[in-house]
Amino acid sequence: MNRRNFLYSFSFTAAAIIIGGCDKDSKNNGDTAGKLNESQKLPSKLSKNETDDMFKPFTQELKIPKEINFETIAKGKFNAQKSLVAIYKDKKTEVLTFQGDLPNPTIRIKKGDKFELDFTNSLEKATIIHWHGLIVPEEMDGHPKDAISTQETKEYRYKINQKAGTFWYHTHPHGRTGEEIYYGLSGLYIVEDEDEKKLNLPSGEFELPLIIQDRRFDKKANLIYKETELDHNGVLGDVVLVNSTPFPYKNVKNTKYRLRILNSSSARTYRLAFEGIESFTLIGTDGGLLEKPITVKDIVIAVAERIDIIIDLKDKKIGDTITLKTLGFKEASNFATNEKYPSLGAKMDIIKFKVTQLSTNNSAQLPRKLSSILKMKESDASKTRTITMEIIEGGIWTLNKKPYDMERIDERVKLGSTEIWEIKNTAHMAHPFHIHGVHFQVLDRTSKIDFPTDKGWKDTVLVMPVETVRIIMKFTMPGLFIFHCHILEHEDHAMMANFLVE
Ligand SMILES: [Cu+2]
Repeated sequence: MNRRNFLYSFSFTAAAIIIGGCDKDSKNNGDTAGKLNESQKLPSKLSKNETDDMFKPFTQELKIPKEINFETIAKGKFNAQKSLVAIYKDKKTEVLTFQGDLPNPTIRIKKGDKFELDFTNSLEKATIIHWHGLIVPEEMDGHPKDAISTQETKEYRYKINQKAGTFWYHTHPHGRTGEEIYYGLSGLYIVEDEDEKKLNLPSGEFELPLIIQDRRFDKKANLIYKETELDHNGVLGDVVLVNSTPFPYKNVKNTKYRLRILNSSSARTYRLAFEGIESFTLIGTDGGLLEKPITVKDIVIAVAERIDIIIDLKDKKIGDTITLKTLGFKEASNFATNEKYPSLGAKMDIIKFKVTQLSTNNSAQLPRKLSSILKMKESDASKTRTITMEIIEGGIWTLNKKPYDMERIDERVKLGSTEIWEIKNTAHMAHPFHIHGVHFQVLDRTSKIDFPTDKGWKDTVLVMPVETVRIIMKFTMPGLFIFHCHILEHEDHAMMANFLVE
């Protein structure tokens, strides 16, 4: 059987798994796709130059999110709202924002400080913010059950009680997370601490957040979300936004840069590498700094994962260009996706760094030791649980064959206990597995693919097709939390479960 033709089709009313024999012209691309193709022809009235300019990559400068820095302000304010934003120069795109513009602000806060933010929901439907990777009390975590209605305000108040790291925030309403993040409701969340400060890592203009999201636009610069049934396998786009800027460029100096990279795409896993530099250095993962820097040539980053890397441009001269690209990661899936857009295996250039200035001080070395990570041992665990990732009859993505039920408690965990979770993927598609309220370490995995990120603290781990990954963690926060697949279209369609720590 041709692997590409292993096709999975899903709809709310009727769902079916169709194996083999479906080619490009198959009916499974459906009437919907046909209609949208038609409507996409309409904007061809625009002059050729206009559309060329709009889609000409690497002509827009990277936007840098403004910051809400809790060193200078006491309380933040977010208001989820519809906004018109210039993603493409001279064109307005209807999006969702927290403060009227994209990218949304980066939150920066120190360990030990108090986070205070009032969140108002000005959307038509209920929603809630989740602080991804932050270990906070249940009522602050943004469980979908706590979604607030339109025009309501929720006061988030909690203390930062974890080490430095790159986290993020996004809304998490039941069944609508994919759409809300797609249209804009996410941002970066940086925790700092004294230990990290002593390392003198590149900072200020030399610390760049790169929030990567693939998106679809029509020629009027409107965002397009789901188009065909195949999009229920995961929405992939042909335009890669970095900090809400399509295929941007960034002028740089010939020195070291710290790049905090977040993949907040809907479904795309990237295998990131650079053209212009052979290797780069991984210094941190989801949960903060590694023990020691790791030199890599490329690195896989699944949805919701973060990598903290250093690139060294000291051998570059003015006029040189360094391109961050994805080499594609076709290993992630045998499932068909919407053929109008680049598949998971597609190679794409993402952002170009142009050396425009020389640095007077570019010889600083990276510290050999970054932090201490106490390695958790299997013998620390009092229990092993198995979580399976499967498609059940009706073509529904689930965990343990049970479609998500907000009222059902799926797992009960003893507060303070350490457990091993064995995540078994039975499907031929990789799923990023995320748990709220805890950080974990990866014990082992059955596939041979090397994930350098497995060496650090994690809150999200990619489980490859028909792979089992074992993770170990200590549950220190009591309450009801969730774990789920972070392919947004999968979590919205039932690949999620509740666990109670008591
Ligand atoms: Cu999934």
